[in-house]
Amino acid sequence: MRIGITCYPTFGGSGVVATELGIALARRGDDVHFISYALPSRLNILHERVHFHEVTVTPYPLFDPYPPYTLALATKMAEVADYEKLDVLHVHYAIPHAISAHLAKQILGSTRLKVITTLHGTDITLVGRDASYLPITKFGIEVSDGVTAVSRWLRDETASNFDTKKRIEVIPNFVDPKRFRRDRTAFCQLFGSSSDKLLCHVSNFRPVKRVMDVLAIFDRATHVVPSRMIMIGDGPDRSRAEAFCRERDLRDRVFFLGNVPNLEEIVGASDLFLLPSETESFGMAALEAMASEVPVIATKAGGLPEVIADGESGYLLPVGDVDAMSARAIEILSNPELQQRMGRAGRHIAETRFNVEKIVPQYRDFYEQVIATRVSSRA
Ligand code: GMT
Repeated sequence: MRIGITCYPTFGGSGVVATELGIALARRGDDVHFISYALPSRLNILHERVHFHEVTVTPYPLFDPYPPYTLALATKMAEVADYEKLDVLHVHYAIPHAISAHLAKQILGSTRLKVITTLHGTDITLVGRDASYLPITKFGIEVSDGVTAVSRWLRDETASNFDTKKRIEVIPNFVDPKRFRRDRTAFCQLFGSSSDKLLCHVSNFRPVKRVMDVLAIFDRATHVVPSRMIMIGDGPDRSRAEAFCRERDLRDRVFFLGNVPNLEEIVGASDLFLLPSETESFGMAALEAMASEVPVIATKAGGLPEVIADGESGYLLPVGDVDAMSARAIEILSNPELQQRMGRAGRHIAETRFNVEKIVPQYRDFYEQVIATRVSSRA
């Protein structure tokens, strides 16, 4: 099959899923063409079936300050779909990708090219609900030939927020358990071995991630169980988080690494993963931690209960309940047997329910179903 994939190329979860999916499809024999404004951050392999097409927006004084990326993307999509004879254009994150893909189809006058949109989370829960984007998001979803959501929760939110009857297939995110696994070797070479416990958080440091809760939990836990914290990622709340660590004299215990390429080496060495988000449609970072045998403390919000088994692979607590999350963190960090049991339960869930080997064929089957459908329908 010849597949085009468009995503945000930065370190966000939707770009990660799109990139890992494209790589997995190429390894199984499909031709995959990534179309975006930059090389996706995890697209770090050379493979004869993986291609990258960069979208450039030609500057023009009249376009300032809003160069029309959506249109440049649509043009590039149409060009690649035409020359590469794409069967499917799979876009990740509805805005603006679903609209650009629809325009590309119109440009080509093609009924052969099928557009599939995968909804990831904030495209529905935050951005898509904003009055200035709601109608266009709903339109993008309804004109797609196929739509998937990464959790049942996100499917249901989409149906109710957008008042749409469009069929939405749930295909959850996935992980490669061969890559994400417990292994402290590389970490110890980088940071030295220590008897301190290691906590980890990975995100884009946006307000929805509640990174100040992460640090408040760590601040309490480290005073009971000597521990260190690794913060991976970057974003708007990082400065505030670093300032908090300076004020609380935590600088020798909390390490802000920014966006790192070797994520699995750090996650795989951790003893506890924290994800106290306001909402989370899935929680890709939590799944990668579970695959690495790391217990997860997260919030009972969004699609997280579909990924983390409360009391088995970690604990789910109310949003903002820092007291309860700190108490659970201390419980896990001070009980190696519990940590190991929860870690193993998480790995089992990752291997059996969210294994790349199981989920990628679900996308492939969905592509085939959509291709077999003759006419696209808005409902
Ligand atoms: O908002 C983000 O955290 C980034 C966003 C994205 O689209 O890049 O993440 C969303 O998609 C991920 C991959 O499907 C999910 O694992 C995250 O839960 C989801 N984020 C939210 O719902 C907040």
